[in-house]
Amino acid sequence: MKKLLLVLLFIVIMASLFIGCNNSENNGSNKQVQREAKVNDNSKSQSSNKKYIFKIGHGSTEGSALDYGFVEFKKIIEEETNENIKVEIYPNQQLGGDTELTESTQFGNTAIAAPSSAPIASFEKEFYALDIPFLFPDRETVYRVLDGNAGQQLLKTLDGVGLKGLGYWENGFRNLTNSKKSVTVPEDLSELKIRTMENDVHLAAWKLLGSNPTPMPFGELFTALQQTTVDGQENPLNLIYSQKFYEVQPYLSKTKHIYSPFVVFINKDLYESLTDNYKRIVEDAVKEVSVMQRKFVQKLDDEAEQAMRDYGVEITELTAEELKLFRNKVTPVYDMVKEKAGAEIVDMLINEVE
Ligand code: KDG
Repeated sequence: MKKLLLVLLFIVIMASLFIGCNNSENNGSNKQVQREAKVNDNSKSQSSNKKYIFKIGHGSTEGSALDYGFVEFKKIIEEETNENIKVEIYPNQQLGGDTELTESTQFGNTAIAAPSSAPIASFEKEFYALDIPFLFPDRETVYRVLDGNAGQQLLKTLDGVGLKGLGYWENGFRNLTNSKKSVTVPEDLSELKIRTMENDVHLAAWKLLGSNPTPMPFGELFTALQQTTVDGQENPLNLIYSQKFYEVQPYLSKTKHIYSPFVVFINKDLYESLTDNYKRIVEDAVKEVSVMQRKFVQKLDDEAEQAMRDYGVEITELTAEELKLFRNKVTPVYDMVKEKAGAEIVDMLINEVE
C-alpha cells in the first residue's frame, strides 16, 4: 500500500512538473507572441510615428501657381501627420529644372516634384500623348480627362521609371509671345526663333508652323529672350507674367495651342515605405490641392492678362479661322505622337476628349 502511495505521489509530482513546463513553454511561446505583437505594434506605431522630411523642388517663383500648390500641400501633410512628415519647398530651380527634378526624384534625392508633362515624355514615352496640339478645347474637358481613365492610365506608367504618379495640377494653356511682331497666322512665324520645352513633338510642331525652334531649359529662358538669343517662347499667361517675360516680349498671341499639366509624382520607394495611412494622406492631399490650385491658376491667368495689357503688351485674340490655319499646319504631328506614345493611350485620350 505504502509503495502504491509512493508511486501515485511520484506520478502526481511528475505530471505537475510536465504541465508547468508546458505552461512555461506556452507562457514562453505566449510571451514570444506578445513580444512579436508588441514589436509589430511598435513597428506599426514607429512607422506611423516615423519621421520623414519631404524635399520638394520646382522651377517657378515663390507665390506662383505651382508654389501655391506645394504650400497648400505642405499645410495638409504636416497637419494630418502631426508633423511626422515635414515638407521643405525649394522654388526657383534651386534643385534644378524639370528634367533634373525628374531624375533627382527617381533617385530619391528629392521626394516629390511636379514638372510640366512635356519634359517627362523623355522618361516615359506615353506622356507624348499630351503633346497633341489643340487636343483639349477647354479646362472642363482637361480636368475630366486627366482625372479620368486616360489621365490615371498615364500616371500608372510612371511606376516603371521609379516614380509614383499622384495627380495633375495646372500650368495652363500655352500662348505664344515674341519680341518682333504681331502674330495672327503661321506665315507670321517665318524667321522667328522660338524657344520650346525639351520635347521632340513640340520642336516638330513649331518647325511645321514655319518658325526656327530651339529647345531650352526654363531657367535659361528669360536671359535668352532679353539677349534675343531667341525671339519668342510659349507659356501660360500666369507664367509669362510671374517670370516677367512680358517685359521683353511686347507681342502675345492667345494661341492656346497646348495644355500643360504639372504632373505631381513621388519617389516610388519612398511611397512604398509609407504606412497605408500615410499613403492615403499623401494621395488625398494632392487631389484636394488640385481643386484649389486649378482655381488659383484661373485667377492668376485673368490677373496676368489684365496686368500685361496695362503694361502695354499687344495681346491678340486669334479668330477661329486663324486658329484653324495653325491646326492645319501641325496636323502631321498627330502621327508622330501616335508613333512615340503608342496608339492605345492616344486613342484613349482622344475618345475621352470627344
Ligand atoms: O516650374 C515650371 C517650370 O519648371 C516649367 O515646367 C514651366 O512650362 C514651363 C516651361 O516652358 O518650361
